[in-house]
Amino acid sequence: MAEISRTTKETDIKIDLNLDGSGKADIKTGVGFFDHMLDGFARHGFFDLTASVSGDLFVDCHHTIEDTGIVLGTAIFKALGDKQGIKRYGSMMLPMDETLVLCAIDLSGRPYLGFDAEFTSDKIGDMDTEMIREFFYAVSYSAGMNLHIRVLSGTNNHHIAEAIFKAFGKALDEAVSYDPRIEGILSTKGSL
Ligand SMILES: [Mn+2]
Repeated sequence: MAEISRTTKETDIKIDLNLDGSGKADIKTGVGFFDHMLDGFARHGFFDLTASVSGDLFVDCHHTIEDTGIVLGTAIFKALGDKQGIKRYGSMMLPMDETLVLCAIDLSGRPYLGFDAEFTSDKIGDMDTEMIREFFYAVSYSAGMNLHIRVLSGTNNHHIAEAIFKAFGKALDEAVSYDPRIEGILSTKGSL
């Protein structure tokens, strides 16, 4: 579990995260579609997530979404602790109607984002589609996570975005889960 607060001149963010939760989400970012995405992430990853975000939406949604990614990634990093006993790797191939999304994670401590997704609209509701990549870049770097997201098929932008966030939740749920066969930290180096 972790609770992280971050305040800048652009955003004021508080996130409370329990990785071993039950999927309870209370998300208020001021960007309705982004709330819908984080809700799907928490619900399908069985994380308890409270996010209270106040950002400079009079500018646009950029700072609000990017900074929420930084704080969520930081919360994941802190909640993982020394990563004793967890699977470390997780992946999901998630279908949603015509859309199919692959998400693969290694909680290696080495940040990397591979992102292959194209959107045919600039916005979904009140969220800029180009911010989806920025969000996952921020999460992967602040969590020290190797994260690959690849949209294998899809035409509906709402489906594509939603499948990405749900696949991320499912893959992360697997990566952070305990395996009783793992003694200590699952790395030949002895640390992650
Ligand atoms: Mn939806």
